[in-house]
Amino acid sequence: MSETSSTVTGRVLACYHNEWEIALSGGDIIRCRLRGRHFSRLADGQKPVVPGDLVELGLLRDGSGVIERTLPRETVLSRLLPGRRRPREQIIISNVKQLVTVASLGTPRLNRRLLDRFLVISEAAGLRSIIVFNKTDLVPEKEWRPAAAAYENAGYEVIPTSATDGTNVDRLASVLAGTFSVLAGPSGAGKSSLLNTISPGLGLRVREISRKSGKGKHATTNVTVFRLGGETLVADTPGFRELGFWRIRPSELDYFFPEFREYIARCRFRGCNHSPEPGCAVKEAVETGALNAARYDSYLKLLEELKERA
Ligand SMILES: Nc1nc2c(ncn2[C@@H]2O[C@H](COP(=O)(O)OP(=O)(O)OP(=O)(O)O)[C@@H](O)[C@H]2O)c(=O)[nH]1
Ligand SMILES: [Mg+2]
Ligand SMILES: [Zn+2]
Repeated sequence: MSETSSTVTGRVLACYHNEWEIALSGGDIIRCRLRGRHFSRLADGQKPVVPGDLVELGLLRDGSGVIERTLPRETVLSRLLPGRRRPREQIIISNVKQLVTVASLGTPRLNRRLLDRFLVISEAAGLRSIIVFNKTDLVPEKEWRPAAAAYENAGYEVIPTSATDGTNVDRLASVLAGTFSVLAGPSGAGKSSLLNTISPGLGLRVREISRKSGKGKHATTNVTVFRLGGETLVADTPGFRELGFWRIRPSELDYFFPEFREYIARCRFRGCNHSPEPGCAVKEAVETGALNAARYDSYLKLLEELKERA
């Protein structure tokens, strides 16, 4: 390996097998490897350098680079690495400020439980969450308006879009402007299509929905960060089929349903898990309609799952 000539900082755009694509501060994009054995021994699916990371790297004469160090991460969006017997963390992306969960209203159908999972991991990571209801061209508004209202009442911004006819794509673009966001959601929801509509130059691969299953076949296979100009960074992700929670305690799950917060303190018992217990203010708010029953149902299901694992 030729000697490095200088050390610079860069942003990790994507990770491939033992290779990282990095944007230098000047704008050039280069391929890098990791320095030393220390890094490469973090096996078992763990990536020591993930998309979104800021790294210090040495430039080689052949135009590639060697990553020397990962700078401290401001935020980390993680899930449970699927298919392992021992629980492990998979960092999806680091340093983002916003999670835009893209849900499809048409095919695939709106999966509120999965949406609630995304919202919880976003809250746990301390990110701002925005919800996109995509494919409004396929479903009349009266069918999705109640669901949108439930999330708006929970304090989330819901943007109904269509990548096909361009509805509200400019509104989504303005939410992305000037910050670092990640688009996530089920395969086939239209994440890449929306990014292509916002920025046609990206030319991201999108795929047809399989007619047989009605499910999306994965078109995007890698988490990839793009610069949309200026300070606007956005990451496209593959549709995650599984989204297990990493390091979320059952006792803190209620806090990650932000609309519950004002009621939590009013429950009769401290540490009430709202499952339901006597004098539970959360449950009462669900009964009066002040809190959305489907959200509460999600909370109970996710709480069960966390307790089983604990
Ligand atoms: N009718 C309609 N179809 C859409 C819309 N947005 C995307 N699609 C279609 O939905 C399919 C999936 O779109 P993608 O952009 O590949 O979805 P994705 O979320 O990126 O999927 P993965 O990369 O697999 O996670 C494609 O056939 C798109 O043409 C929309 O607003 N309306
Ligand atoms: Mg995609
Ligand atoms: Zn309670």
